[in-house]
Amino acid sequence: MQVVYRRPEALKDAQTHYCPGCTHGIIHRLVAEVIDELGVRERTIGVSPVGCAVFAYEYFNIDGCEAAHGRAPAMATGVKRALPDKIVFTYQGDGDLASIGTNEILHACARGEMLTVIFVNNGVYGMTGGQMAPTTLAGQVTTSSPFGRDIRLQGSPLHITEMLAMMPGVAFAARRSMHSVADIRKTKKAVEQAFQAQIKGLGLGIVEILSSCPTNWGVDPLTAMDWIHEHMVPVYPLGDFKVHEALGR
Ligand SMILES: Cc1ncc(C[n+]2csc(CCOP(=O)(O)OP(=O)(O)O)c2C)c(N)n1
Ligand code: SF4
Repeated sequence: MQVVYRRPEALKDAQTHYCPGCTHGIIHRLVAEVIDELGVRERTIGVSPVGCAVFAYEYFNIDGCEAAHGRAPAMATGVKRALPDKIVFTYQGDGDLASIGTNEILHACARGEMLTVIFVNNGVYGMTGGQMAPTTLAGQVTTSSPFGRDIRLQGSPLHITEMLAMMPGVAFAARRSMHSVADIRKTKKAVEQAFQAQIKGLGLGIVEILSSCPTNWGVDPLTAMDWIHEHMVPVYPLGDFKVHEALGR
């Protein structure tokens, strides 16, 4: 019989708590596949956030630890400096990375820490009920912006990855999306490059991934995919913002 699906070794045989149609679970799988393919599972340490991915350490079959909200880059810095042979990554939502922990990621990039950052942008604070995040689109209705985000009052959406790409300590910075199979495959390639930046000692690698939150967007899972494509991608263009020449395309 032909095997069409096999769980990556870097994923535990665990049922996740994610909502139906949430792409956090697929992103976990991509990260796990990359860890397997790079042959680094035995020496990888993941740092979990305090968003919907709070239990990521329960799902990855690797060593892991849990950081306070936004503090994953600081914790990962300590782990990597103490254990430089380990491969260390953070997994963070936009509320975590682009709001409470903006300073943490900025300074980790300024220092050029040898880390991989998986930055999941679903435009809202998913876990706590869908409040406005720095990445919420102009006009977007959330539980804390019931009349739509007004950029005169609440500012414009933050383009974190473009900003971080400017920093010399960053070796790889890209944005991808989960709204189609083709895009999911491109996301995996970028995740791999973000790990390679660390493995090759080039600098920090970050991938921003446009992800769904059907529960808090109030749409069904399929509509959520269209929503990413129609509303998020025009505001958050996909592509590479920095690729160190030693990484190749
Ligand atoms: C220091 C701190 N501040 C606030 C919270 C409450 N909190 C938990 S999850 C969360 C939002 C998470 O949103 P995001 O990072 O976008 O991830 P998502 O749930 O959307 O995947 C907040 C504000 C917390 N746990 N710790
Ligand atoms: S609340 Fe949103 S981000 Fe969190 S698990 Fe559900 S769909 Fe995913």
